[in-house]
Formats: sequence, C-alpha cells, structure tokens
Amino acid sequence: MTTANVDEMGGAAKPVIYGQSERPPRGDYSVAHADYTCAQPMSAYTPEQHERWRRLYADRLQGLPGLADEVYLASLNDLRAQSGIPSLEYVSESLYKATRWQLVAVPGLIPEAAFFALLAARKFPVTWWLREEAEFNYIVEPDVFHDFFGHVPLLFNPTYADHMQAYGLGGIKAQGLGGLEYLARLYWYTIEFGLIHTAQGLRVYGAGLLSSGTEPRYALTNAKPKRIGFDLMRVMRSLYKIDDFQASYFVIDSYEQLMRDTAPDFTPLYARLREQSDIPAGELLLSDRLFA
Ligand code: HBI
Ligand code: FE
Repeated sequence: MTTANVDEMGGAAKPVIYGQSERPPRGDYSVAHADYTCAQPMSAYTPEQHERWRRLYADRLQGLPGLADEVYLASLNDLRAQSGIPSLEYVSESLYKATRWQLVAVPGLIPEAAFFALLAARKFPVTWWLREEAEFNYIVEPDVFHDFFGHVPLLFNPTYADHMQAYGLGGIKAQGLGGLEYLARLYWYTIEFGLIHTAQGLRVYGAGLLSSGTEPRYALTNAKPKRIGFDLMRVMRSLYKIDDFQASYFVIDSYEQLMRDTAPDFTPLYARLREQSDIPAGELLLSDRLFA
C-alpha cells in the first residue's frame, strides 16, 4: 500500500494518495469512531464480491509456493479464508489466542497518528471494502484483500506480531521528532516489500509483494532489482517507488533480526539521518551486503 497524507482534520478525511489524483473515498469515514475503526458490513458484501475474493485468493496463492516464506504460507493455510471475504471478528478470536492481536475494520487509509495508535494497541486496521474488477491486478490503496491476504497471516507469528506493535509505538514517538518519513521507508522495505533469507533461499514476506501477483517472482529472480542485506539506517535513507516494481529489496535474516535491529530508541537515529543524504531507489553503497 502507498503512504497517504490523510487529512488530519478528521471527519470525512479524504485520503490523498501521493502521485495519484485525489479520488473519492470508498469507505464512509463519517460512520467511523474517533479511533477510525468502523463496523465490517458483512451483510453488504455481494456474491460477486465473494466470488472476486475467491479468484484473487486463488490467483495470488498459485504464484507463492517456493516464493513466499513458509511461515507465512502455513499461517495463511490455517486461516482457511479462501471461500469468501472473512469476518474480521471471527479471525480475531484465533488471532487473539495466538498473539493477543485483533483485527479492526477501517474505511480505508487513516491518519498516521490513528494508524500508529491502533498498532500500538495490537489492533491491525483492515480496510473493509474490496477492490473493483478493474483493479484485479493492481490497486493503489489497500483494500480488504491486500490487508488480509498480505498482512494478517504473519500477525500469528509472535516475533513479527511484537515488531508490529513496537513499530506502532515507535510511530507515536516519531511524530514529535520528524521521523515519519524515515519510518514510512522502514515499513515499506520490510512489512510491505520485505524479503527474508531462509534455509531454502530468499523468500518474500512483505504484504505488498504477497498480495500483488507477479512481483514476488520478479523480486526473487529478476536480474534487475538489487537485493540488499537489511541495515536499519540504510533502509531509512532509502527512497522508494509507489507505482512500479521496486528497484531495491532488503533482506532480513529472520523476524528476530527485524525485531532486534529496530528495538533501540530511534531518537538519535533521526538526528543522524537528517545529516545524511537520501539514497535513490536502486542505487548501491560500497557498504551494502548484496544477495544474488
Ligand atoms: N492507514 N488503513 C491504513 N493502513 C495503512 O497501512 C496505513 C494507513 N495510514 C498511514 C500509513 N499506512 C502509512 O503512512 C504508514 O507508513 C504509517
Ligand atoms: Fe499494506
């Protein structure tokens, strides 16, 4: 999903997507609560939408064996969510037992402060509406398929789940420190487009990759993109592209490494980052640890 500069004035916030024309919101923000959560209108989903979910699910899943991290695939399989748009409330029962996370419905992209606050409370915001048929292969902003199929399975992994809460807590702190853009880059190159080095080789764990269709194979096998060992400062200096395959991907050794490397207080890092130049997507540094 892209970062959004959502109107902080609350009310019917209209998400302005970077680089895209302003589009009318598809979720009704006026019915959302103060924390931007809303009811998931299970009865409003049509048979056509459940059928589109089944086709999206089958289409993306068939491309993942051998490309997606086995931890993700096993958890996705356990969710048994292939037959239709899942009830967030129902899935939250097993999720809460596993890692004390809950899924909450939101009308779409929400202001960063609200997003961080929900993550810090171990509540993952899932946009409740499903993309149109014309958006089957690509959608600009997150819909229920991207958020659920891409993000939810790994929330059953305790280390990833703890990292996601730490990210939310870090986001709340970053707001007063001018660190938001750096954190958005960290989220982009891990949670959305991250690769992981496993005993079987490089695998995909980023939600933006998992829900995309063709990018996992590109990310792992195409000669064009750079595959760089995760380094926190390097990632937070790295610019990214929101409307094309990535020019660089970052590789973690484990979810434990992601948790460990992002645990320290970022305050001194933001000061250092402001002194350093941004690194264009696709550019390499001599200090980069490269994967073939
Ligand atoms: N809102 N619903 C929703 N989902 C997101 O992933 C999201 C968001 N608002 C802001 C946002 N992500 C990004 O700016 C993060 O980098 C914070
Ligand atoms: Fe996402």
